[in-house]
Amino acid sequence: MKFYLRLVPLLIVMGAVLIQSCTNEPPTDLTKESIIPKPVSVTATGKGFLLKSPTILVDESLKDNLGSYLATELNRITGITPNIESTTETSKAGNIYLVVTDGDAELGAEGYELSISEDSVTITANKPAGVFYGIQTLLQVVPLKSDKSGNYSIATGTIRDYPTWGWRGSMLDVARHFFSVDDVKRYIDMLSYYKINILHLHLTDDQGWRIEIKSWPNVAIHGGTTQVDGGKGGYYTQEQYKELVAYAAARYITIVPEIDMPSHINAALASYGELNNPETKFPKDGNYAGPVETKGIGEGKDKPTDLYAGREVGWSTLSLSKPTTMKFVNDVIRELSAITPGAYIHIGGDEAHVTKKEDYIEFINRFSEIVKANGKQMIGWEEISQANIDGNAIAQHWASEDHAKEAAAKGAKIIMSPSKRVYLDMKYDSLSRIGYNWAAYIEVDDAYNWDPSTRVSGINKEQILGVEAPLWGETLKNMDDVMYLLFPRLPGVAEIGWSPAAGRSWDEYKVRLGNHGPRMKAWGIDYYRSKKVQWSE
Ligand code: TNX
Repeated sequence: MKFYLRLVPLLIVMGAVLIQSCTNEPPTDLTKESIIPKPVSVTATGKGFLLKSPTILVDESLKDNLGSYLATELNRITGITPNIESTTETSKAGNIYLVVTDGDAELGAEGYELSISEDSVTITANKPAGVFYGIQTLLQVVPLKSDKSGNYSIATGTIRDYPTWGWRGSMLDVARHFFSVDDVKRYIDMLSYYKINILHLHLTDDQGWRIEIKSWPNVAIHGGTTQVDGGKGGYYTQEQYKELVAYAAARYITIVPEIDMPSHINAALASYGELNNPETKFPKDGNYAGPVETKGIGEGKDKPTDLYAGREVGWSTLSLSKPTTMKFVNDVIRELSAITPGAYIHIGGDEAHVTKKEDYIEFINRFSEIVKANGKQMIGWEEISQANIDGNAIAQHWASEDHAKEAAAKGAKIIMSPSKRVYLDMKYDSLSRIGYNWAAYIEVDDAYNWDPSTRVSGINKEQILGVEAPLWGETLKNMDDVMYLLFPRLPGVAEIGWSPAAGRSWDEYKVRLGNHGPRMKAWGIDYYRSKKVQWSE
């Protein structure tokens, strides 16, 4: 082949690149940016701020590592390496200024103002958390690709923004399938990009116990050795758990640990015979392939159960008739409280189908005393409404409006996790490769089109803390599975939690979501390409 003919493909590629970059105009209209969650107010001034090796000026009032956080994330998008300086001066030309000053009451504890001029960028907030959320917004208006002159430039204007709900959460089930410390950190990163501030970790269930308890070591050492379908499982040492707590805290996320009791408890019954009891009968579900046997239960008085790798729920229970039961619960909650700086301990309380009703009520009453004695606030799934709960308790609504209303009537605050809308382990449609559908098929618009304050008639805004999207783990084998079900529904749940309900509409939101396609892709996520959204590539 002639030499110049060989150049033809190369020239075509170069031409395509040129055409592509020519269409990449620097953005100048801040109101046209696809920010999720949608900010409270955006005003555009029609110019551009050129991002050219900026210095991030961190006000001395802000003793925090937000400067290096922003530098790392900016670098990830643009390849630019900003300098970081601590300063008492206001912003100098060309720079990005992070400042905490008290006094803008409207912004509250999590709000921020992001002001972008041709000269500089300033994020102001009452608290560091607000600066962090301002940083997230800023990162979303930085283009993923340089413009035709090879620059990164940001549209100018002012954004004032603060959340509607204080509880903006997601739950990850690490019990049905175990996820490593690094996996959970990645999950935390994803939540943080969308201003979510709660990570609820479902740490224990029939199939696995995932947190070290020093006074009852076998729960993790033995009870953590399997998972659904019989994989090798795993658990977090207390040191690793603390590492997760710190990683989340640096992103203004509180970890809420859940020990699910009195049911969903087989991993503990399998680890200590003295906890086992005759009420527990292994389910005979044939629909799993784990090392499961039906022998063992109730045979000898103190014989532990077998480990369980199936998917049935509600068949195991702690027993009040066993003298060690409450000592066990006390020890677990004491140890967990000591390594959990957040205010909450989740005690589960769901689907206790084989626990006698009077025992269930007694259990929840006692759990609540123990949690209180350890200086924490008790959260339980909505079934705890049957016990003597009061204004200190928090109930998580998932299926029964009656339970949720009963809990609210007793003074408990409510977290909204309606399974038909935000159970992110539900399939998108009948073709989804993983997930369940017992609650519903949940398309991207279904997960977005609802509002916590009107979801259950009779429960009003003042009784609600906010929204949480649980991701149950029976069908999730790895992080690709996790991300597939999370994205693109999580951004919509984040918007429900953050943005004013009055300004929300699916038709407007779906355009912004489509424009987030390339960002999700840049994070390495193979998200579900819902046909209800036009994805930009
Ligand atoms: C119900 S929701 C459960 C979980 C399952 C989930 C599967 C709730 C409080 N309990 O134990 O993992 O369904 O979708």
